[in-house]
Amino acid sequence: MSFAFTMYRRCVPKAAQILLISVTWFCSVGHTSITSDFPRLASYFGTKTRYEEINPFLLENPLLVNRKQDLLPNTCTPLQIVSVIRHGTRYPTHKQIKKMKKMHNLILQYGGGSDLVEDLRNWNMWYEDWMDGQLVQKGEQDMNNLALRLSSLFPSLFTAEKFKNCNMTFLTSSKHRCVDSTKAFISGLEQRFFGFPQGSIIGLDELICREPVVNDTLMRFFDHCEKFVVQVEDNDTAMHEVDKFKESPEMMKVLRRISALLNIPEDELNADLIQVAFFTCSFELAINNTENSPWCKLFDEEDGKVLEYLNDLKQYWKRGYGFAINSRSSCSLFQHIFQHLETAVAESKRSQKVSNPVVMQFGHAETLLPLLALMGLFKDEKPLTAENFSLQSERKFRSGRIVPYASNLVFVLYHCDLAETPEDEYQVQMLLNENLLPFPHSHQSVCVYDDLKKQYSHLLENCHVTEECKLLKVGHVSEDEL
Ligand SMILES: *[C@@H]1O[C@H](CO)[C@@H](O)[C@H](O)[C@H]1NC(C)=O
Ligand SMILES: *[C@@H]1O[C@H](CO)[C@@H](O)[C@H](O)[C@H]1NC(C)=O
Ligand SMILES: *[C@@H]1O[C@H](CO)[C@@H](O)[C@H](O)[C@H]1NC(C)=O
Ligand SMILES: *[C@@H]1O[C@H](CO)[C@@H](O)[C@H](O)[C@H]1NC(C)=O
Ligand SMILES: CC(=O)N[C@H]1CO[C@H](CO)[C@@H](O)[C@@H]1O
Repeated sequence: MSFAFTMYRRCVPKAAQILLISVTWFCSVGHTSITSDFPRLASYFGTKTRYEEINPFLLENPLLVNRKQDLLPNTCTPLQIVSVIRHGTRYPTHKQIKKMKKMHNLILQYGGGSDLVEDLRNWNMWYEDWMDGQLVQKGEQDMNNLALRLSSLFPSLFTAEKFKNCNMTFLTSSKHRCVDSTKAFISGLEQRFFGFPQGSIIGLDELICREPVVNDTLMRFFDHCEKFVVQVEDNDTAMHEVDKFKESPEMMKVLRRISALLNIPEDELNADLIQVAFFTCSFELAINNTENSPWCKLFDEEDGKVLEYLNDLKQYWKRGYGFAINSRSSCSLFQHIFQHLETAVAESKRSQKVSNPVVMQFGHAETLLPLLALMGLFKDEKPLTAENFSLQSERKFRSGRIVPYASNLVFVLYHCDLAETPEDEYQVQMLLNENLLPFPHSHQSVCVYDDLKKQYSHLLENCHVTEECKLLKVGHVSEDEL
């Protein structure tokens, strides 16, 4: 009892004030009605979901900031923001484009009769190989607007002065779409600070710290983890739940329906081709903002749920809780984030200015999912399996809600005056996709920094990525020899 009370006091020292602020920070969000009910399917696109599905008010005003939540009150000052951001909307990859062509050719080859088939036959296959997963223009806007919203949510951190003095850090994965996302984010900040993107008009010195810094060790840790690569990524049997679901009764039902609609023999189709048709619908919506693409008319909501599960199963086994190494491989990034927080706390305690108040790191869904799993977020009681489609209909692990395009995990470190003890002065909040994300251990949306460190001490102290990722060669050394 007294333990529970202590936890409560330490993790929400200012509950009353927070409550007050949430009333006063009222704003127009939620009043606007989103009329189009089309993209019901659009919430089932998994990792190919638009960011606007999460925050639908952005469809009407992409710069609207959601303040209607319990951000900390005025007695707390933000000291630092450390973020991990997924790239914005992108083109299909080379592999996906190849499958798209195959599916479209099948329709051209067989097809008959219906208007829908005619529409699909006349559909312009405009995706080309060079596009290969690159950022699209909408993806640049995603990042531009995110920069404008985050900087208006934290105006004391995102200042022109800090920007000019190189006190903002921009790290990125080496992938084209991530580097371009970083650049678009930076240009959004320039727009905020100077009214326009500065591009070439500034001096070289200033330019250097406004360039994205590539660091794949941090942002693509999965490529550098041998154990992950061998046991999961390159392992043909690791995805057996995914493969099994592709042959499941649920999937077969979708396949039979599409086969009948398109007049294509069932044995010419498979789950991958059905999935690519569904993704084509997602790309037309995300890239062209086309709500009535013929590809979307192929699917009903039940199909959407099945195809969403197929996507989530893959993310679960390849990036999420499926195998421990998926998330363990991200502990260097996790520690890196905490090093930033630790440095900022130390500087603040010495009454110094925080040298690195804004840290922006750009990567992939594959960067974010393992990190969230490492922290224990979106964990379901039971694993996602090929058999558990209906049992998992209320699952937490729903990649479209967690890692749509432009998804972002933000740690905000605050200094709070009027704290009860000096340890309570430093507090942390997390935002996922600009919504407060409760800490999994307390279900509270704010935590004292020291408590958070204790909560994750096992990861901060006992997770060494080189050890975690070391592959024990079977037959050479046995466990107890080490
Ligand atoms: C990436 O960041 C890590 C952690 O800060 C650092 O040790 C490493 O040297 C960096 N790598 C590159 C290529 O900059
Ligand atoms: C591949 O995955 C299966 C299933 O998880 C596992 O039993 C097997 O040991 C893995 N193979 C390798 C080479 O790690
Ligand atoms: C989508 O937009 C691209 C250019 O941005 C255009 O070339 C293409 O024809 C459009 N596709 C459809 C189906 O409207
Ligand atoms: C801002 O960054 C510059 C360059 O890295 C550094 O010299 C300066 O100390 C930083 N500012 C503060 C207040 O720490
Ligand atoms: C691994 C897992 O959660 N399996 C469950 C799947 O669902 C069936 C019932 O539908 C359970 O019996 C399994 O335990």
